[in-house]
Amino acid sequence: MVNPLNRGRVPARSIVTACMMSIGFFAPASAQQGGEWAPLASMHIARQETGADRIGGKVYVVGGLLNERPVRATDTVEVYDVAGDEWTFAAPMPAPRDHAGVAAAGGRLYVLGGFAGDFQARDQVFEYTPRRDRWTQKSHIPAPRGACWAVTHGGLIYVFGGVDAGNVVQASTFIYDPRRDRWSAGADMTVRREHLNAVALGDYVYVIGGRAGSATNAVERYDPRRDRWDRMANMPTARSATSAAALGFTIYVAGGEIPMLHRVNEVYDVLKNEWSRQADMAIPRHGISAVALDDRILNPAGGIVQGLLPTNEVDAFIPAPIAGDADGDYDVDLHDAAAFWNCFTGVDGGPIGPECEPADLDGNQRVDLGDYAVFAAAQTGPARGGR
Ligand SMILES: [Ca+2]
Ligand SMILES: [Ca+2]
Repeated sequence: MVNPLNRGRVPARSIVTACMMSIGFFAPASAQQGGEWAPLASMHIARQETGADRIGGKVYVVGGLLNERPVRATDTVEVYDVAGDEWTFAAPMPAPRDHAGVAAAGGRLYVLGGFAGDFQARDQVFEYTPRRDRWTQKSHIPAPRGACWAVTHGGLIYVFGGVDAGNVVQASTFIYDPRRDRWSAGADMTVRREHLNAVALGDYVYVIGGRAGSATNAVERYDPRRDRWDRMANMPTARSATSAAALGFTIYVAGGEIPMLHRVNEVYDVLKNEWSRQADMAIPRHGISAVALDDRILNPAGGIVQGLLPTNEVDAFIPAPIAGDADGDYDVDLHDAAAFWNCFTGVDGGPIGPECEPADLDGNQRVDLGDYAVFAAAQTGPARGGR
């Protein structure tokens, strides 16, 4: 309880700060947010704590916890057709799994570790070959891991953190070479965590959030060539079990849980090492394995309360446009430069047609050197890579 006698002693600066915070809090959402959430075809089965990745025009969403009590994991696999917006089934996994690491490499899908509805970490690795619609077993992880995260970079699969067989939270990095079916160990993260996310982007892998009892906002960057970790700017809101994926040089981290169900969608610019915010999740949830499509982020299913209550609903986050990104792939590179110069009118030209509006960065109906200054400052280079 606040001591009423202390009221008269609040410094003036604190009052000003408190007022500014109040204004920020009550500002319309659109003032600080951008992008939008769009509904997509629902999955057949409600599930959370799944794993997912993309191979070509399909996204594979594997396993997860079902809406059943007592808690039960599923071995089912649903396949999202990106062009057709529809879900079908692939062959089920050799065993049920939830909270597993899932990553695609070399045109195959890998399910690494995880639980089987019992919160006991496993060490098995399943490999799925789409062409044959068939699963096989590969070499085990060096130690059991559940609620870990897997990501592919440079043809290798990295499995970060999670809990071990005794439910102790780990900082470990295990590296799987799918071509040689062989495991090695990398440097430990600086923060031990489970229910974390990792995103490969350019030369690095970014590990974001998670928990070890309480949620963490720690972000660290792994350099696979040097086997080295560096701490980056903390995420504004400490969260675990989030949706995280990258478009261009930006990582979008939405939802999550601990200490409550989160709806916030915080956005990390890897070039600036800065966080901002875009539109909150339309259906707040956690335990989601998000997958970047070409111009949006697929968010399949997930839990809609903290703890267990899965949905089969699916939506996509479509980020706010990036200045100078003429072709809409969320980077600003030579392709955008070509589009820019094709639209160039100079100060005496214009007005421009609708096809050149993305190049008119200051909205004066001309594409001139004023726009070029903005364009040059926005340039990021090509963002593809990692796979
Ligand atoms: Ca672009
Ligand atoms: Ca202009």
